[in-house]
Amino acid sequence: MKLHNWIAGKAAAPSAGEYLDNVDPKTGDVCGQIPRSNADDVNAAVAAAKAAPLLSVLERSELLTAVADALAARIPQLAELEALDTGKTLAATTAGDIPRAIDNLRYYAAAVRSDSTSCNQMEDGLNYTLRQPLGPVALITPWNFPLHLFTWKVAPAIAMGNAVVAKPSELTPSTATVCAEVFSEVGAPSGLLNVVHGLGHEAGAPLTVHPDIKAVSFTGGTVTGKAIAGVAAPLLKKVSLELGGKNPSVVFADCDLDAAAAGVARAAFFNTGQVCLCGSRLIVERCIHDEFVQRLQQQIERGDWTPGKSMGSLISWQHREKVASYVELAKEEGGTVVCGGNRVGPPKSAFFQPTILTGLPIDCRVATEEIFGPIVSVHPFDSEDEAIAMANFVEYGLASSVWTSDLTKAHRCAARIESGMVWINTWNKRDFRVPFGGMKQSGVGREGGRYSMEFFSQDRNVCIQL
Ligand code: TXE
Repeated sequence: MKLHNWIAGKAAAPSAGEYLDNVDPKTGDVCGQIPRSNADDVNAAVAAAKAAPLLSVLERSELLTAVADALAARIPQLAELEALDTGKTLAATTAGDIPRAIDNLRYYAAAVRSDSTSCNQMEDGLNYTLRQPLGPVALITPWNFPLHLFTWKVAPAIAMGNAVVAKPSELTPSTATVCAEVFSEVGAPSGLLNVVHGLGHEAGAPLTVHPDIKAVSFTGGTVTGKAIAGVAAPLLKKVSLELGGKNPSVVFADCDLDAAAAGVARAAFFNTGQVCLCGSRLIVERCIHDEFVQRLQQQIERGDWTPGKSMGSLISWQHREKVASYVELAKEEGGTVVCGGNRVGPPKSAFFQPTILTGLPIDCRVATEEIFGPIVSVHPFDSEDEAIAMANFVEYGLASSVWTSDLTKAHRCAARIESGMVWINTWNKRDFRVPFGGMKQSGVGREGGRYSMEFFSQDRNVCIQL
């Protein structure tokens, strides 16, 4: 399968004629090729975006709904492509990733129709606010939820009247390409949604500094996010950064143990631990430490998180090497591998066992660096203050979960843990309307609901002398 860029409403080969291999992480085999685009391709895509006509609110809403309907008719195809690119199970992409990606389009198709601005009356004057598009925007997305994170940005950007140049991850290019084709199929004007494939430093970097790009919305690693902020901020582009996490699951002895064990395992191993929200540090009250670890282990043993069956692979064998190196590091740092810790499957595949580590100090590298794999380190605490201090120890601040039956304690913890999102007795429960984003090194800005709509627009006040 040879993919193409999508520029000005049609397929475009990369200007240099070069391609990159797309690799199936379940086998390590090459399964296709993607354009290796450069600044020339980016320039063509931005020029197409700049020339795209502005649609009315109703037209944008109807377009997003039509795209959602067309994608819904292709769920099996999209789910298969997503599973091929990412190594996820087909069950996960069919029931989770693709429907969720479609919901993003439906949500913003509806939300933009009820968007309103304020009117502020003075004794002798009247102010009203115009909400206007920014112009062409750059959307740079990662590989862990390819179509979901693509539409999570494309939908509000287009709903608010902007044309888009998107750079999906070079590791997961397929579903974004189909989505761009679908936009044209259902009648999107030429240039409204452009997709440029390629490597970050070759295709992503020129996009972030292009003079006609008014805003950059990025989801990915903290190192890349800082590099993008470093070049886009001095050009005074609007920048939204959703970055990494090293999130705590804080478990008190008074919690519902069954619910907490299931929730904490999900937080640790969902999507093979490749979610910025993943609870990769389990901070558990000392008196239930051993029992809780046992409960986690039981779920693994009974097959809830079996690589290749109930859990997909990692994104690549290279990433698996990185994840595996942290298990070796954990041993050097004094930790015990309670279970897992090994590569499984064919040599060039990316399967890795769900892994529980104990006995590690809270300040070691394994417990402070983002691993982005199915590894959870377990740390006992004796008091609420100690639990909070441990939760806040890392430089990240994206998400956390607190497990307790004491609601007062839960509220206290929610206000004290330094993270943009706190879940109480649940994990990754998502509502489109709520702010999504992180504190500290986890990013800048918020996405979701009106937050994304505000990011992808600019307000202009008009004041009339009465
Ligand atoms: O992501 P990158 P990588 C974390 C996770 C992972 C680490 C590195 O810890 O191990 O980041 O992953 C594009 N200018 N997350 O290297 O580099 C790139 O092509 C413009 C957390 O795969 O952040 C891709 O489209 N663009 C995360 C996108 O940025 C550039 C999800 C993300 O790639 C660029 C993924 C540049 N200079 C990884 N360099 C989350 N927050 O969920 C790269 N890109």
